[in-house]
Amino acid sequence: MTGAASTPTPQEFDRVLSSMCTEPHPAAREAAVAFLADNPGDPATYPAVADLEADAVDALGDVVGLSNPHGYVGSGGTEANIQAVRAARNLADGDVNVVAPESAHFSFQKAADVLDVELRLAPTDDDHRADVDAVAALADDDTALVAAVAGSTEYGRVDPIPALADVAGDADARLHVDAAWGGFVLPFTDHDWSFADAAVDTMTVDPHKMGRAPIPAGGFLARDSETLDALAVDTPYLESDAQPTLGGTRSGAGVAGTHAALDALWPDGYRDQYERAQANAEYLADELAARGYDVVDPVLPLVAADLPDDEFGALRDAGWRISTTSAGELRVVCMPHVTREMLDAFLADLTDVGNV
Ligand code: 0PR
Repeated sequence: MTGAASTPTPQEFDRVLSSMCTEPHPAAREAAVAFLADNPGDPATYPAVADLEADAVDALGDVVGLSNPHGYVGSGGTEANIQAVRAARNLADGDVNVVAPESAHFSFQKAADVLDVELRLAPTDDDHRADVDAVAALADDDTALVAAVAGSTEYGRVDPIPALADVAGDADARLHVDAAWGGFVLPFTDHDWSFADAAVDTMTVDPHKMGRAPIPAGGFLARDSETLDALAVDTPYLESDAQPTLGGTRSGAGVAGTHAALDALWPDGYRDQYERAQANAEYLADELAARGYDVVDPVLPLVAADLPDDEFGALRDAGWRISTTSAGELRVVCMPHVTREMLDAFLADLTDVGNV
């Protein structure tokens, strides 16, 4: 702790290039402040926020192609991924395993750990997508869940979801799609990724990433009510009698912020946001390639490029909030706060550090 004189201020976004968080929509910020003391985990005491949550889940259903969605707004992608594994485990018998591509987010490791299930990771193909044959080779009679990624953390890749649904079906397993980051951009692309495109059982889609809601706001959605039933525990001293969520007390700010963001932006605002972000990603990829760096093609608004360590370090020293993939590439996530001007300032600094 520093002395009493220093006033903490939040991070400004003008140099944040590798985060999956962004500035909330103004209406979402306002709604979050208004509902920050309401607890959606106790709907009988806080009915207004419970009503907002029901509407928000319906709106999330529109985003992910599901007309009668079951789910809730939780703490984020980690919780939703844990819940997907937990539901699959509870609906299966005996010791079970989960098969996922190596590109799956590390939250699946946490899920496997807390739920005591085996996590089998299949190699990805040359384009960083799940290799369907490799996933199929790891699935067996004890596989309860196949997990796929739609918008991967490191490269923004979309797994072949319909083919993985077939693999899950053949193994009599469930299919979960992690669209934590991709869920609010994929509706405006021609990828097959949603509940409408394949036999998807559950999905993660996070309002607090591309959805412009405040933190914490994660989405867990299921096709069937049985999924939520498989997660529910009795809550004898609350007015409501069962609770499927992992958290108990939950964020009214996250729920109200999600509702307000969806109300303001679905679908046209999110489409504009996606088009701007994708154009920025392609611009950055082209500029980096023109400077001679190896660039991974931005399928979604996320650019990875091979930068020497000293240049990466110099850019961090210059104040850029950047991080790398596990293979060491610079990773820039073109979130809504990332403007063309920011990218030009970043490229100018890159030119400077390259010339030292
Ligand atoms: N699934 C995917 C595909 C993700 O990318 C992430 C987070 C999660 C699940 C987990 O979501 P929560 O963090 O909401 O539980 N991926 C980001 C990452 O690991 C998280 C992040 C976000 C990290 C903002 C830094 C940051 O500034 O890169």
